[in-house]
Amino acid sequence: MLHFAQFAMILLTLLIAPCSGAEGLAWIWSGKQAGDKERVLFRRDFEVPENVVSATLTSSADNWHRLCVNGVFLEWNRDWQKVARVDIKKNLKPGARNVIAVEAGNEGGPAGFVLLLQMVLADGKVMKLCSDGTWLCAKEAAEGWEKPDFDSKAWARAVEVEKMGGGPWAQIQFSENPAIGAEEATSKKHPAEAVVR
Ligand SMILES: [Ca+2]
Repeated sequence: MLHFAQFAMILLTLLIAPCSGAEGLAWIWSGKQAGDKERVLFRRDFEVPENVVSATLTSSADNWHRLCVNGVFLEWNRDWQKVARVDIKKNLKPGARNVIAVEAGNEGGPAGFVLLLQMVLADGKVMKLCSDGTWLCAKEAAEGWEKPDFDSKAWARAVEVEKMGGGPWAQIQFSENPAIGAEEATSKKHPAEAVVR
């Protein structure tokens, strides 16, 4: 079964369709106009099915981002042209609410953050989570903002700056080819699975 699922994942990775839903995969930020040296925090809660067999997260941000899943730091990416791709299966809690939390920063000019999570289930179905206007964002937050039990009621909705493939990031098309630059993307400067404080 697992063998089939792995095969199915490879096939779906090659033939991946845009995210379902009205909004689809988009570059998001706190507003249409980004500030120089601006930092934005993002959160997205989501349900993980019991029968998840693989979970691949692909992301990029102009200019940089730090990725956490369920309060656990996974990686830095400081170059939007190098897409970060990471297997987060071991970080997920099946049958429960999970949270992806991202700290993103702009050096200057336009800014955006984009993410696609592909979860393959035991029956071969694929569930996708996209960065879009359903994500929450904040400029500042109290300690623990990246953790699942954090109260994000006061956070604002993220703004879609561009759809995937649009604007200054047209060259980034990881919904169709998630392997672009993935190997070079991961920074090893920080220990994997360190708890963000
Ligand atoms: Ca920028």
